[in-house]
Amino acid sequence: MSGWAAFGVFLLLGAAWTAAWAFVAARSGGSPLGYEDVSRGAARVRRLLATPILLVLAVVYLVSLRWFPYPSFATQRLGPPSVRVEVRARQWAWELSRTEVPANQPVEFAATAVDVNHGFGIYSPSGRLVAQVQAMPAYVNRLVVSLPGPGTYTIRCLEYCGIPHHGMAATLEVK
Ligand SMILES: [Cu+2]
Repeated sequence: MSGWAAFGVFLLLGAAWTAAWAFVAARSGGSPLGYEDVSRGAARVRRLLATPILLVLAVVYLVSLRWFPYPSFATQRLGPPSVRVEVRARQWAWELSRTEVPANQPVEFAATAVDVNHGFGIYSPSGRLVAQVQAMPAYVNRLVVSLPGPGTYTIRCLEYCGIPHHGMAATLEVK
């Protein structure tokens, strides 16, 4: 969705929301209800809405499971990873076991750190965050992802790890 389309949707939703409140305010004349009446009404609405909302949340949760970023779900969706990249983060650089990976194929990144927590973030050539995982000392975090197209991707640190944190970057060639 383009920026202007998103802005248009925002304006429409904002106008509908404002109109709804104006309607409620216009109809709210007369003497105010007592506390008991208000709380009884609210309890009824809550009871009425709780079941359908919980059902919708449960369905959304189950349907969206396959897009969970965890390796087991990603491997089920994308297939077993064809390439593995060992990632070691340190203040303030990235060490990658390889800097070239195939496009549109599942790639496994095994991320760890030698000193403090870092955030391993993969940015597409257009600057969009594609995937990220924590890089922690004494633990290897697996990230299985398919990088959508060829180009030079940038690895950035997403966890503040010291004064030069902003410069902690590396490149990954996707072919
Ligand atoms: Cu950092």
